[in-house]
Amino acid sequence: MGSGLSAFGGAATDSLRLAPDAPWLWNDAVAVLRANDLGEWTKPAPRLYPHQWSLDSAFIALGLCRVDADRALRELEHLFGAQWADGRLPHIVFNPKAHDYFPGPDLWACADVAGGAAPRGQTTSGLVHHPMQALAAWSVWEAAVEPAALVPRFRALYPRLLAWHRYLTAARDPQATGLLTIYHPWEGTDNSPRWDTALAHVVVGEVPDYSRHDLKHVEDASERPTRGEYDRYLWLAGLLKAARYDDALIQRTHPFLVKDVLASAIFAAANQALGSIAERLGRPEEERREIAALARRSSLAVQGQWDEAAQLALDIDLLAGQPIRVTTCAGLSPLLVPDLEPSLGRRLADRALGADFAGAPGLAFTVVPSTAPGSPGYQARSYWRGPSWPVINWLLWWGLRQQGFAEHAAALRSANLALLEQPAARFGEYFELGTGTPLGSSEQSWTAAVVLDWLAALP
Ligand code: 2M8
Repeated sequence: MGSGLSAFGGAATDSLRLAPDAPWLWNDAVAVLRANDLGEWTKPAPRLYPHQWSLDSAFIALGLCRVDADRALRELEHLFGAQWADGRLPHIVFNPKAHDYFPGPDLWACADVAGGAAPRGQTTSGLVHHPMQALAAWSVWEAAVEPAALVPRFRALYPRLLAWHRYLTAARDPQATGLLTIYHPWEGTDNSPRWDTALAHVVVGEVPDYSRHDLKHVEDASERPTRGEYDRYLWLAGLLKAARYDDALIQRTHPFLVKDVLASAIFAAANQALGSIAERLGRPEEERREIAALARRSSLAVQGQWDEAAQLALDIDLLAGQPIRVTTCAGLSPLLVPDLEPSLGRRLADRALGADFAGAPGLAFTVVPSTAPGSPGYQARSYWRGPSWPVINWLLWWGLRQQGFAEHAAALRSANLALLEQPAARFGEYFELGTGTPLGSSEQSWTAAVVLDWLAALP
């Protein structure tokens, strides 16, 4: 256990309303976060993920603030300590003491190839993750028992959040569409069928021999991406390094460029949250208007991806110039955006609980699968190809609440808590739909974090 959790007790603070029937689940979730805590930041999992991941830390801050707002804010501060000079926030900040993860910092070599843009004091990956950090920061502000004490730290964090959003706007959406472009499956939902057709067009060259560490920590290899998928991931990573992480060059030459609806929906929500922080900090009107315009643009763009035939919002394969026709949880992401058109909201809410998703036949718990059972690319135990992910379910639950679908939200929350209350669940990374069996790592930090948030928010 790290030293950073001295104020991080098992009991809830007085600002909380706990689900009365599950104090042990609360305590166990706190214990997972305490065990994975390294003082300034939290490992996503005890062995499988020994570094700091950007999206994981956003979820961790969002759950941790229910127990200790000061420590939750430190999670984000440490992450932003590795921000690049151009505003990008890396998807991994490497732990110099951990060597049991592949690929490590050498594969990315950011400081060597990206010139002055990459940080000097820390090693990072050359990718980004979904931009949920402002949403997490705003949650910390709202949950803090004494937010005034944290204001100086929010003043210091705010320009970093704004620079991150400006990087995404300028570099990941140079077409000003409101939809963010991703360069690699690791920037999103790793081996989801969302990427299959775009990846199939990538001609993979020679990949230097490598050995994976993940398969040492997960008993059944079918729960993790395949060797063929890893070859593609490494080939794409090599191309990004060869392009010196230069966004303009990447967007002219890279063979995998996808407009990601989930990333863009999260960006819309994060801009709304950043706007709330800007208002509390009394930032200039012009800046607040800039942020509000980003929220609006991404919100409209994500809703514009709604496809009547699929009854989902679809990603776009930029190189093929085609929407990506798969049935995955990402298609429900308009639920996250501010100012969602009400009739679209109703359809999405029913779709999330309907026959392709939480209402699919044969589910042990009525939670939203990552990929619709039986749809192309679906696999029961493989990572993002079918199993349910508590963090995705949390996002959809949050979206349903934002859009005013309280009953749908309550049903999703109850089903997820029932799944996670199983003695064998042990805060699994993801879960097999038919049995509720935990897959991947156990004691996964972001699973524990969303449990805390769910328990703190009564239905
Ligand atoms: C998983 O991704 C990493 C690569 O970034 C991996 O498979 O080794 C994904 O689930 C990703 O979304 C998550 O942030 C990360 C750490 O939990 O693990």
